[in-house]
Amino acid sequence: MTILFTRMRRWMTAPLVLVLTLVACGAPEQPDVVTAPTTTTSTPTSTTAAPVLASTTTSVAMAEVDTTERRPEEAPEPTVTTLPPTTAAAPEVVTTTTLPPLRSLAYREVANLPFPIDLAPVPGSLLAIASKEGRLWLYGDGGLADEPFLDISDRVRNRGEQGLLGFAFHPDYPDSGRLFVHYSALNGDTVLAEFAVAGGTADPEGAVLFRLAQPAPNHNGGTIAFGPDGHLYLGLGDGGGANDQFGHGQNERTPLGALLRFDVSVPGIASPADGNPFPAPDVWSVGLRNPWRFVIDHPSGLIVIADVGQNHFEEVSVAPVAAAGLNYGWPITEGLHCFDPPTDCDASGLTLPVLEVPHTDSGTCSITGGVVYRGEEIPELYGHYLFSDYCGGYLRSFPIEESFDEPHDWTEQVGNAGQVVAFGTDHAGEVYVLTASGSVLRLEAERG
Ligand SMILES: [Ca+2]
Repeated sequence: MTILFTRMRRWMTAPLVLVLTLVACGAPEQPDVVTAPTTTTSTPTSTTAAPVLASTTTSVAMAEVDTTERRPEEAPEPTVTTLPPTTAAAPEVVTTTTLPPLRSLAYREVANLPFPIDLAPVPGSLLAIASKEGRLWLYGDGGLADEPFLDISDRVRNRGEQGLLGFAFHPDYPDSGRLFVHYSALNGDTVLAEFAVAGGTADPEGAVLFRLAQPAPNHNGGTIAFGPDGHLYLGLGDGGGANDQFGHGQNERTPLGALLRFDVSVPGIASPADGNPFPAPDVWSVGLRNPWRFVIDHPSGLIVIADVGQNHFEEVSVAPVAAAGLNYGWPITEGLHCFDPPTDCDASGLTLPVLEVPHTDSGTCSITGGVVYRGEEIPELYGHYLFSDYCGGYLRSFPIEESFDEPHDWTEQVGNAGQVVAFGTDHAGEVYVLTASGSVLRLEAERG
């Protein structure tokens, strides 16, 4: 636990140094350690096309990453944690709140509904929680509303990885009432649609902005989110099946296996954003297998993509969201390992993950990407990316703007949440974990 505090003290000034240690598997009992060239950037405030964070210019041997000998560094217990002022006190008075020591993190179930899959604050005071079956619910002090805020279950195919998969409010939502939803149509097509909100409910009529045939029912991505550039990002998987059987991962002419970037400044239209670098006009980054969940962290300008792996490795990549044309590697790589070809793959120019999680670790099967903690109740987590796994059910975190050895595992404190499918944040940046069994769990701190 103490490692978190040490990192927090330096997170603001630490350069982004990500070192990928790749261990050749030719002699796994006494592996040669290959350290990829380190790319150092200034703190990511620039909006220029930033360099690839985690790249290697060398061929990656079929690698085996040794996680057995890594231990968090020791650091002294913090004595004082100071929160910024949180209330509008008399302006001359500077108020700081000293929190008692963190005793434990804990989950508190605040709602339960069928397959909650996305959660975000409604500008104002309420939360919106999406159910995979195709409904969006408002949540407030009195719990869930009696009637859905939006119901499009009549046009959503809710089966396996298909369903209502994500939503986002336009940055100008309080004025525009524009709501965006990503879902699977009844025939399995990927649909990005826009709905107009007025008088406390969304008009279910909607406008389809983008529609794409899916060659298989799986790997449809999920998250949609606005970037600091005001554009709308959508991650799509490789079309499904297995082993990138359709060859989309490295194909720059298809929106599949890619991060898409739309200009939605005109209501009812999603057009390719200016500066998109690939032949497929909507595409911003390629090389993704199934980016079920990504998050754009506006304070840092970083995008954190949790890409679901094939048979052996889950992965998390961190990059400046403003960096055009990144290639996240699939199917050349799965995590930090060669996939196709299985050995001696050419990983030059690829943005490799900052973290891979092998399926041999704690029941891992399919990573559930989370959020970056920017709240005030748990400053010990500030700047940390939280994530879980659909089978592993754990809660782990790492600081996204620093190098780190291993994620911190909070599962002993919070308990295993089961089939975690998504994370969300509220107005204050506090974190919620959503599970397939219906739980909406608020992450809280127990102190003193
Ligand atoms: Ca990758």
